[in-house]
Amino acid sequence: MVLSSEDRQLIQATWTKLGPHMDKIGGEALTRLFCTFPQTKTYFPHFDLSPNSKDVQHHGQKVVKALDSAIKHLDNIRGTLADLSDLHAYNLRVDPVNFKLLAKCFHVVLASHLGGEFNASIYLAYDKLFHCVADVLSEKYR
Ligand code: HEG
Repeated sequence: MVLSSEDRQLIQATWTKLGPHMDKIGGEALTRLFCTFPQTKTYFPHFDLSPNSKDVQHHGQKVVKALDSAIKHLDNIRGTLADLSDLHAYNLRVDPVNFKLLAKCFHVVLASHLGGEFNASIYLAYDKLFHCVADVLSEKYR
């Protein structure tokens, strides 16, 4: 999956705009994930998974921080997320299908914040980004 220079520009410009919402978008995406795909809750038996709980928000902030560093290093997503790749494969053993489910939820959250600005090109750019991130986080399984 290759991000074109247009994809990169669209991601970086819209991501900057989301700045004021950065603390909550991860929690919103996870809240959608647990509600829409309840099977994903099995990975978090130790969390309070009620919508937008402190646990959900706090974990969402960690996920968004990782996405933020990937977005700041689009030329080296693999290197940037190397530790997380080990963690998800060897410790957490998250079934890779779940990355697609989370990406769907992020798209809805992005659309909810960007409104009319969230067009097909922006959808495509983020879809590629989530693919790249998911590839890195699940590649150690092979
Ligand atoms: Mg993962 C921990 C990022 C998808 C399940 N995830 C983490 C952490 C980060 C992260 C930054 C904290 C690592 C640490 O504490 O050192 N996760 C991350 C990204 C994405 C992702 C960027 C995809 C975009 N994670 C993901 C999915 C699942 C999952 C789809 C399962 C449905 N993550 C998971 C679990 C933990 C983390 C169970 C440990 C939570 C804890 O006990 O604190």
